[in-house]
Amino acid sequence: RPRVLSGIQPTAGSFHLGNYLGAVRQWVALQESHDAFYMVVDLHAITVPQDPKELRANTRLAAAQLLAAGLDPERCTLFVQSHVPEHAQLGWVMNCLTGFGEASRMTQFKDKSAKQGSDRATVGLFTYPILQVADILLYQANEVPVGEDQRQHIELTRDLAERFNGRYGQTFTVPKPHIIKETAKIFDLQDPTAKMSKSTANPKGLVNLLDEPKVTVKKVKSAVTDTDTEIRFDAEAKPGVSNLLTIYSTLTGTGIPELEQKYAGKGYGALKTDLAEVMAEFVTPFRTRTQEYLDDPETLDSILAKGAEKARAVAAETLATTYERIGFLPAK
Ligand code: AQP
Repeated sequence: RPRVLSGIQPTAGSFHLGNYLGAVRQWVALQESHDAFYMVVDLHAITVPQDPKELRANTRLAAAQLLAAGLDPERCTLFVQSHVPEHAQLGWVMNCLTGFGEASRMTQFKDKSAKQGSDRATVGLFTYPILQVADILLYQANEVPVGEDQRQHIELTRDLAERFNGRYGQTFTVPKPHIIKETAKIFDLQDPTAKMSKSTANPKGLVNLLDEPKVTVKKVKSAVTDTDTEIRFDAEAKPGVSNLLTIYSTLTGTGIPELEQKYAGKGYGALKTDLAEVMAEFVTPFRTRTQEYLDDPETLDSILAKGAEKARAVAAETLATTYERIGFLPAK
């Protein structure tokens, strides 16, 4: 079976709808057809300041949400990044293979450091895409299911894998991004030209899956649309309505043309009311399931321990080969 690898940060507490539709939903589907490795990327989380207690709690919370979303520890390997030390080890090797200019071209760093102020941004934030390269290459992943914002980092992964293979001999699988066009970028409900993101200035545009359902309903009902009344998918001319149609269609499995037909002649109010209901039906059991996993931390931790053991077996083998190829003297 082809292999997939992906990760999610434990920083925000709740996952948002963009994380779910852009990434986690694909993870759940791919565990049926692929040898799947998924992780909570706590090493990435500390690229920005973290409160230790919150980080620990959010790491469990992220794992609980992944299980609540449908990951099955019998069908995939679910683990915490820092439990597998090979990530940091291969990360260093990849740092030494990356050009400074090459790393400087990563647009996410430019965006995130601009938000923080360049004096506050850490070197870790600058090199985080290179750690991500190591994350992927350690598992010899064929595909990486992510949202559109990660495409550039997968390109970097491909470049570094090819560079290493060219210099030291075939070592790493060159991975492909697995990006589902329709949900690659879910937009902010208040600013439908911007990506839905945990670091938005306006929380009304951000749908957190663990929000109270009535908060979610309110956010959907106050989503920005346009001054027209026609319910039609047109990402350029009608970004707000198109975003709502994408969300509605993905959560219900109803095609967009069918939705356009269903709402022909009805106003935006009808679409929003129905979508709000769909969302409430989705988040209510999700919240309950997440809480059930949190209420049983022993089971949760043992799932993560088993996952780390399986992940380490693969990661250690790749790292050993890498060290040997580079010319490190084996430890006796
Ligand atoms: N709006 C989005 N649409 C589609 N996919 C998205 N992803 C994130 N936002 C969207 C995808 O979610 C996965 C996990 O990403 P992450 O761990 O980087 O999550 P995050 O940092 O919490 O995401 P944000 O909100 O995007 O944070 P900021 O704004 O701080 O960078 C990834 O596969 C990502 O593509």
